[in-house]
Amino acid sequence: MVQAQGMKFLKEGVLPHMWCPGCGIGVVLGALLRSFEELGYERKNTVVVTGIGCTGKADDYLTTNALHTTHGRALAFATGIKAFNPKLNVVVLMGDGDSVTIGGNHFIHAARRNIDLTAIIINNFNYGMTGGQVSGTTPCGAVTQTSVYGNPERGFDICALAEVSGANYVARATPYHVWDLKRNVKEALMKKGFSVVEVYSPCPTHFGKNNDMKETRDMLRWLKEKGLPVEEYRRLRPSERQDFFAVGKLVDRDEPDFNTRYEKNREIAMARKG
Ligand SMILES: Cc1ncc(C[n+]2csc(CCOP(=O)(O)OP(=O)(O)O)c2C)c(N)n1
Ligand code: SF4
Repeated sequence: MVQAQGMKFLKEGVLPHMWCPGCGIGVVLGALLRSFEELGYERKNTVVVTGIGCTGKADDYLTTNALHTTHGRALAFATGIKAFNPKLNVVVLMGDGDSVTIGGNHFIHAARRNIDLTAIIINNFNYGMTGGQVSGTTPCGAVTQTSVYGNPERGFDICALAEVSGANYVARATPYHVWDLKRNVKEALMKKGFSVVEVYSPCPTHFGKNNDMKETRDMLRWLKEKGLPVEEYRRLRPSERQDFFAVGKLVDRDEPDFNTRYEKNREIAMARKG
């Protein structure tokens, strides 16, 4: 029997998975595993690093090397792995809590270093696993378990943060635009330097329920109607942009990554010594 694409990276007997019906996490994992296969990745030279939370459970399902770390610290562990063995393909899967709330400092510094990692961030706009509390990406006015009158704070724009911090590749995708999502994940994996794919992902159980999107289809419709291809989004006037978000590749540059700079500096220093 022919095995479906990506299945060799999924452990046997682990389905059905633990995520709620309608959750976007499984869709993102599917896109990642298909990308691994298309790029010819092997289990032994691939490491998937996760943090804690619903997204952080993803490593339970994998046949690649997998490391389940602490909340907010996945990028720090991944940096250590890549620095020790630059030949490994290192992918970091994080929630919005892991990546830019408790883990915000690690995120900006991983991007600033331009370390050769791929960060896939599943942004469901709240802390899914612990009951739907407010996070650093919860939009202003959105209701969560800890912002019952509407969030008084502004939410981070993860892609903008990645861009100004120095990431070489930045894209935003959604499970509604699933084939574009896979293309962005593949591009990010192929890019040298720090690459980020932010996925706006449905959490119908908490975020949807608290924000008038009780059914999964309501959340998917929201992603479909508000997500505009990046070229279309950029043609909007700034005042019109607030009702939409850009989907697609936002940043693509080839600044030297950490290891390349390190090696170059080392050679120069050694030559100077004679
Ligand atoms: C240091 C630390 N603080 C708090 C927690 C409790 N905790 C576990 S998961 C989580 C939130 C996870 O949210 P996110 O990273 O957005 O992932 P999601 O569950 O939404 O996928 C928190 C606060 C923890 N495990 N460790
Ligand atoms: S709580 Fe939300 S993020 Fe967690 S599995 Fe359920 S739908 Fe997904």
